[in-house]
Amino acid sequence: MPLVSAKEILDDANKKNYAVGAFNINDMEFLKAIFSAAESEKAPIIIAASEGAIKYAGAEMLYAMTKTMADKSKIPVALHLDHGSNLNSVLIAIKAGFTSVMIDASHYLFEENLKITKQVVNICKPLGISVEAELGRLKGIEDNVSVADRDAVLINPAEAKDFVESSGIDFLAPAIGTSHGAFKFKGEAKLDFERLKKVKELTHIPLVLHGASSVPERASKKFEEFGGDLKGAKGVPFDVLKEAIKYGINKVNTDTDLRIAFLAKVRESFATDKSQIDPRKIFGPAMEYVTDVIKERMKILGCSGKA
Ligand code: PGH
Ligand code: CA
Ligand code: ZN
Repeated sequence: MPLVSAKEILDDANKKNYAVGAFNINDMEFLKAIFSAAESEKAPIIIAASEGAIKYAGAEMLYAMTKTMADKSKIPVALHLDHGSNLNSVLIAIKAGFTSVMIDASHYLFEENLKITKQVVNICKPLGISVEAELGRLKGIEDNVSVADRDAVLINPAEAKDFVESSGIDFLAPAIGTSHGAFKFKGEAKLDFERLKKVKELTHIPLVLHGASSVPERASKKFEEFGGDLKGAKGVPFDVLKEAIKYGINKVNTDTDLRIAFLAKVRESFATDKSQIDPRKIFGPAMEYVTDVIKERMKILGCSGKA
């Protein structure tokens, strides 16, 4: 079916208290892996493309591939700009046909973030394109940080209420202690659930967990078994993820897990099939492995069977 807006997908998740995966793509292989998991789990999906992905593959290419896959499918699919840093990136995505955008002006002060976000909402709302914004900074919280340090980095629930009401955004990414990449926590995984609960109570809109990858053991083990070194990488454990969903997370952004899974399998193929010169024989199994990792994740998120 035609692409839908992420709002359509996330409003249902919010109402029924589950989360949908937003999976990052840069190429056809990841896209096909995501679709294959979604079809087999009957799960709605949000395909996320960052400015880096657009630089790598082109917005038109990413749109055309995603639309082609969605048209052949009965699964609800949104194409979302991940971490758009300015109005120009948003316009590039809209022009290409994206159905949802994130404007990430969270590095600015509150008023400036709100001003830029409002401009994006004003452009997107009439077009039926959904808008995500971010408050706070995505930075891990160490055990020994002071309350003042926490307040400086993590979302302020009262500000969140004001921001959501004044901007008219469709969903919000609150900083509650996760960070992007494979090294999220030095010790035990820690998220600020009290803050998350307050933000949900005060806003009621779908909330987004960035930096949500779990670095699942099966993929990280394989990665290291075949010569890789993840240097003690640590993600958000599945049980912590489930708790976050219980308290109001409805969109779970996942990039790192897919990267590790794909390259773990590529490493295995390189190590075990040394004379292979057909890239399809390397990428094919890697895609299937990414699909397995995504299917496992969809079950954790609770979106399996929701399409
Ligand atoms: C993410 C992905 N994309 O916007 O937030 O985070 O690095 O944890 O996959 P990960
Ligand atoms: Ca940010
Ligand atoms: Zn992110």
